[in-house]
Amino acid sequence: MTLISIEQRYLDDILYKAENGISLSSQEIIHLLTLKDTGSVKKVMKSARKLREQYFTNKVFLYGFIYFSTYCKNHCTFCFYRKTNKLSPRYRKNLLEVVDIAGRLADSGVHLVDLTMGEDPDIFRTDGFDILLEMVARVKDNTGLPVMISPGVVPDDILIKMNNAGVTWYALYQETHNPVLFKKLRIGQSFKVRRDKRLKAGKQGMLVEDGMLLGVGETNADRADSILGMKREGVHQARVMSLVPQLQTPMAGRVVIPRINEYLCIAVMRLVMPDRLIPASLDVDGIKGLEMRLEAGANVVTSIIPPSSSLAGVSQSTLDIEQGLRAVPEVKKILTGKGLEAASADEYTAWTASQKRTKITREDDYDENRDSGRTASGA
Ligand code: SAM
Ligand code: MD0
Ligand code: SF4
Repeated sequence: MTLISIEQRYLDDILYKAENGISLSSQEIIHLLTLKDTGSVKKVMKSARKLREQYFTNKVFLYGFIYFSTYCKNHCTFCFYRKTNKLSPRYRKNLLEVVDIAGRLADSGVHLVDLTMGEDPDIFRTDGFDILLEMVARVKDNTGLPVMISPGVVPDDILIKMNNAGVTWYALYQETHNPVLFKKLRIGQSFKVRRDKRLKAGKQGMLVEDGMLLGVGETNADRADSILGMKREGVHQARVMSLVPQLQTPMAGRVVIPRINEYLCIAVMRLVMPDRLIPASLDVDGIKGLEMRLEAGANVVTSIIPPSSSLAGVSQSTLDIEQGLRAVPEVKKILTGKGLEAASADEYTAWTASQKRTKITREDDYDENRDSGRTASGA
């Protein structure tokens, strides 16, 4: 047998396992993530689409994004909004502005409103979170849509209040599941505290999203660990985003890795977690990046931002926003071209309700020590 056919056979075996609900090993995942030739990559994406179709038919969910405060006390090396960056636009939208923008997003047809903030010192004080709690209540009332919050690591009592206020989703991305690399990315922050916060949110009954960054010094083994870590944790939504190097940050000069890495990660995440939500974010390459991410098996479009709202994105602070390209009609055009369609709001709510009924956060299965002693790669 030739070398090529042995390789092809190995790939086919892995894809067969994934398509038939058999768990993939770390070694098999690394093999998939290492693929380079177009034919093999296309095969992986085709399997990913097949699984998406099996679990979600041709329906895609749409998330509106409101980055309502860009102030932050932290120093994440990849982020444009790290405290000391003088270039980043700083603003804090008030309650009425947020409610108004959320209403416009809802009218445009999104299924969820994601309220995101930096770890704003004005909010991270004793009574500051009251504003966020009120915002959640008003946005829910006015739009009738579920709400996701992406507030960073909040105190435990606030997490409980958020859950009681009817927050559906808590988004908190680990970025990497390698604690040594984490320290280089989220300077001065605790790997364990961040992970435990997400686990607590899940335990309380909120749906949770985790995510990983690409092109920040991780190896393929780290990527595989992240994917398996997210699966083990039982997150409801799992994301991958390529680093967009930001001016005046420690990662400004970082070489951008080819996007095929992100597409492969999306596809492999779909193979490993076929029934989870996997976003295609408009915040990396704007609307032109949507097609390939859908092709790779994503089933949620995130970072939809209305024009004339003076709102920013996170990794692409301005791309496609004022031109109205990060908007539902543009997204729908692309979906149609791919034989996909936007779900109805009821279909989305039914999915979240079904997830809330099945408690799958597996804190007890999670071995707290398994990550210790890992080393960061220098890639
Ligand atoms: N401050 C909150 C936090 O950090 O959890 C919420 C802000 S937002 C959700 C931050 C996320 O955007 C990060 O967790 C990271 O995954 C992503 N992000 C930030 N800067 C990025 C960049 N330059 N390129 C790609 N992704 C980025
Ligand atoms: C996105 N810019 O969806 C947003 C953000 C936070 N929950 C999401 C990273 O890409
Ligand atoms: Fe702040 Fe979040 Fe940016 Fe880190 S990623 S600097 S916590 S806004």
